[in-house]
Amino acid sequence: GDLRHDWTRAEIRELFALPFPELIYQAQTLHRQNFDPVEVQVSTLLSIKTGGCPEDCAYCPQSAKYDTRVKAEKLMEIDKVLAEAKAAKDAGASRFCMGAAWREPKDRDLDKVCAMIEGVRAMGLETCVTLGMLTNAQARRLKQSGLDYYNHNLDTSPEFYGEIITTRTYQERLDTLDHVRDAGIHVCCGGSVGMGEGADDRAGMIHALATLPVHPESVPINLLVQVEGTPLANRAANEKSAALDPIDFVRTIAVARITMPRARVRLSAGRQQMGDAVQALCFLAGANSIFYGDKLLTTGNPDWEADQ
Ligand code: SAM
Ligand code: DTB
Ligand code: SF4
Repeated sequence: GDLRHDWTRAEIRELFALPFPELIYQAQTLHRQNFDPVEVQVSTLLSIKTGGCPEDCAYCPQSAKYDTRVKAEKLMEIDKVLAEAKAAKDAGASRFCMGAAWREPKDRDLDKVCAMIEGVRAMGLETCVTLGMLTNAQARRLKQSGLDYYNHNLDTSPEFYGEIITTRTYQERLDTLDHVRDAGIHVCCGGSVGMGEGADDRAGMIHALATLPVHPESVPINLLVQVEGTPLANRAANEKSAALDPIDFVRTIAVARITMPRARVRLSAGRQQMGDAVQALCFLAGANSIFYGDKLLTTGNPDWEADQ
């Protein structure tokens, strides 16, 4: 049927609470109505500007506020980025995603990023970048360079958000998403779980995504990768808090699939910790995209041979 943008939080809570076989059945049914159920889209990530970020996202090894092993680097040279894109294409990726640890790009930096996008696109790869907050004019420039997707996550529920990030508001994220959408770029927007949020926050995150005026074309669901030195890794170590039940991760994927049936739901960070059995359940629950390549931005990812 028609796509819905008027989901209530209560309806989404009810989906999360369905008996597991019923939830998977509904998700798989919608998955098959909208996609080839045995096809998985593969995107490769590259950190084109690593570390030294002024934001304070409590999960992130790239924030300058935390003492992690990631050291700040300059924006990569275009030729090096294109060589990485070529290697990703040769390994079978269909989309190349370039991430920069910025609060927002400077116009000078954007010139270089636009050249990278043009070069990657010329190889026949889809392009995606994630550069932090964007103005309307910056989004239009990226569109002119041929950008296919912009990644900017809502990260969690509006209520839990303040526990994770204090340097940028939820509304600022929504504004950037509007600018990307208005410029005619496809939206890649999701979030993370396993950050100490409650079940209602997971419902709140999916609710925020599924009630956007247009559903994101691509929805990355990340499982927190605990990186030494970040507040979330410290918190988990001190509180000995129970890690997220893997079945609750699978439920999050299923509810994303049911509420946003035409979106690519991407199994994102955390696959290394998940193991194959949990990943297989995620594919049954409607995930149909992965990050592919031995590295995410700064942390590990399953070997590409294993993913093949
Ligand atoms: N600096 C840009 C921004 O935040 O908009 C782009 C890159 S940022 C690393 C993109 C996303 O990666 C975050 O929104 C978060 O969902 C995810 N992420 C970052 N660190 C993570 C971690 N340790 N575990 C899981 N997901 C993480
Ligand atoms: C997204 O939602 N996940 C990706 C991508 N968008 C940019 C990033 C995951 C980063 C995991 C931690 C790291 O490798 O630094
Ligand atoms: Fe910076 Fe992005 Fe990391 Fe937040 S998630 S600290 S904005 S690189």
